[in-house]
Amino acid sequence: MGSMIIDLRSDTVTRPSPGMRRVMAEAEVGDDVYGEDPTVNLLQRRVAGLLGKEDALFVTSGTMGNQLSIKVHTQAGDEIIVEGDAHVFQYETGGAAFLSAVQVHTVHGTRGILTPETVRGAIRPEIYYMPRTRVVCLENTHNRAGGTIYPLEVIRQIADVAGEHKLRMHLDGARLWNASAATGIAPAVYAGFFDSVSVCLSKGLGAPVGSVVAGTREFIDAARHYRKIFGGGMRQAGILAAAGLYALDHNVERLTEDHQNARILADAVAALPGCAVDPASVQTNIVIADITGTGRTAAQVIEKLKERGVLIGDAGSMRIRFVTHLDVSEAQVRAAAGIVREVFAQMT
Ligand code: TLP
Repeated sequence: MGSMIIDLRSDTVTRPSPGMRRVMAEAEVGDDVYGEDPTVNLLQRRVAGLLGKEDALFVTSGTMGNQLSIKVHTQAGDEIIVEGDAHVFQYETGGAAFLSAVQVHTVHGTRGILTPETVRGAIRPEIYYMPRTRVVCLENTHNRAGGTIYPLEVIRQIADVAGEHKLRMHLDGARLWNASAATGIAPAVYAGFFDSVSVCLSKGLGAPVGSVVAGTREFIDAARHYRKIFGGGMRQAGILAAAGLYALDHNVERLTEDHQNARILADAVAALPGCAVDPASVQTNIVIADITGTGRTAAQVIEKLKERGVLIGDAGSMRIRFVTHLDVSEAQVRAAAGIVREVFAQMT
């Protein structure tokens, strides 16, 4: 019955395709802790090029990419500015405090997007009894805001403010590929405003494991050091890097299909009584609906849909989340929308 399940919990649930598995099986490998895995080196060069950076480092996860970047950019007791719904703040298990001993200064954005004014307002004056602001971290696309895209002009203005105060800019670009697919703005153009960028291969691109962090050579040297400390030094990781290269070759352009499917879902969910979907937030492959009006919690709705073979996630106790990806077809998305409609009709 496994084939009946439509899994919209996340774009992380994708499984490597036969073609991807083939290149993994055939990958040339070496010991990457010695820097000798040719496939890892190839992937790192490829992503550095795509992001317009000097160098890049293959890491185990998006979380590791973000946490390494924070570690490199900060000293204990420093402060980093992040949006209040950012992954770094919400879903990385307090990693910034645990690993870097920094304080997270959250700023509320609109649909996850900060303004230069709010960032400026969060920067501490240079007074010895205050924490030192060191980093501004942005997320593009913004997961918990529903996959929203950072307007390039806003990034530019925030980078200007950061520059005035000599702050580092870090981009959580787990889904930067989605932003680029939707806007046509190249990843390197977005990345140009940041000192460090973390991108994921294991989300919409469909690789089983892996992220890449990119920046200057000096930044990557430091990140490599901390990656080893964090336990992320891998050996014959070329079999994973090969999946990443395959994903970059085959699964980037098709992301717009996921975006179209998300739109189909968003329209279906928005029409349900008690469900609110902000249409302006549906820009890529994520749909978040506020279900407060249904009188049910996200956990209850998730359970009911699971009984019917549709798996979804939450983004807070009263918000449900659907994520489209390469392992769900348009037909499956339409089928899921139909099941969602029936389940909601039964609940009210
Ligand atoms: N996001 C996951 C969950 O952790 C919520 C998901 O299902 O969406 N940055 C962003 C913007 C992310 O959405 C994620 C994963 C990460 C970083 C972390 O990546 P991993 O899971 O590889 O550590």
